[in-house]
Amino acid sequence: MNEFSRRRFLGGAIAGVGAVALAGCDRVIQHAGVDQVLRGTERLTMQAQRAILQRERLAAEFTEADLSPVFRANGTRMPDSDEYAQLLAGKFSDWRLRVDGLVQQPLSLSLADLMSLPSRTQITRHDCVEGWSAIAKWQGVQLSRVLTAAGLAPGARYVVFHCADELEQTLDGSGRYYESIDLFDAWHPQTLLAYAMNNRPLPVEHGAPLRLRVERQLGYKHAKYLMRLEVVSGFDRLWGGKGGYWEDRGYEWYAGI
Ligand SMILES: Nc1nc2c(c(=O)[nH]1)N[C@H]1C(S)=C(S)[C@@H](COP(=O)(O)O)O[C@H]1N2
Ligand SMILES: [Mo]
Repeated sequence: MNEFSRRRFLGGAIAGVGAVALAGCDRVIQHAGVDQVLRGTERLTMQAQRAILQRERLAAEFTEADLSPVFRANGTRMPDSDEYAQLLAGKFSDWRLRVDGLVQQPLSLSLADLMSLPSRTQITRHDCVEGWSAIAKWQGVQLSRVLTAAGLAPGARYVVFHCADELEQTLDGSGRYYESIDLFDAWHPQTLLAYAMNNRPLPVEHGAPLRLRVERQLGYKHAKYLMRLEVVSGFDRLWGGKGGYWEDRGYEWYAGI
């Protein structure tokens, strides 16, 4: 078979398969309503796939030239507990990040431990729901590395970030800042536990010694002053049950941008 006839043969074979398949489809579609259902399903599948792709994509990264001269601090700028004051006075040498909940191996990590892991650096734009944005350079360890080290236990679905600060003073402690993300975001390559900002140790007003960067979501998801990561199957039993300080006060849990 020369090249020309081989193509014609393949072309004919493919056309033949198509015709048979189409004939089959036509028969199904002739029944009233099936056509509509099939089209509806296709649209749903497409929407679901688009939504997933949206979440997989990388957030835009910028260059040094884009760094904001001023990066506003928002919410807590200095946790006011004695515990935090002591940790700060000791330059966070006594600070430990607890990793527990639905994990195989609970961890207690010092800043040095976190810094000894491979790091990622990214220049990204922070968007606050209040309507301001700022670009900064963040360095830290990918959350997936820490979770891989701890190992997930059956039932693990979300990571809860417990912070050092109380944004609102309450008797029951429900004013404590916390946040949560699912495992898709936890394993996203740009999701960092950041210990440096613009080439310097993370300043107190921006969440020292460690904060979350979860780049495809709004500012309030980026928990500062991290003390503990808890892997959970759901967050109904935590404070207001909505998965975060602002979520408990009416904000969206998934704050995609
Ligand atoms: N622990 C803690 N994390 C927090 C907040 C806070 O008040 N406490 N504020 C959130 C909000 S609304 C925003 S916009 C960002 C602000 O981060 P920045 O202070 O570094 O600008 O932190 C988020 N994370
Ligand atoms: Mo914000």
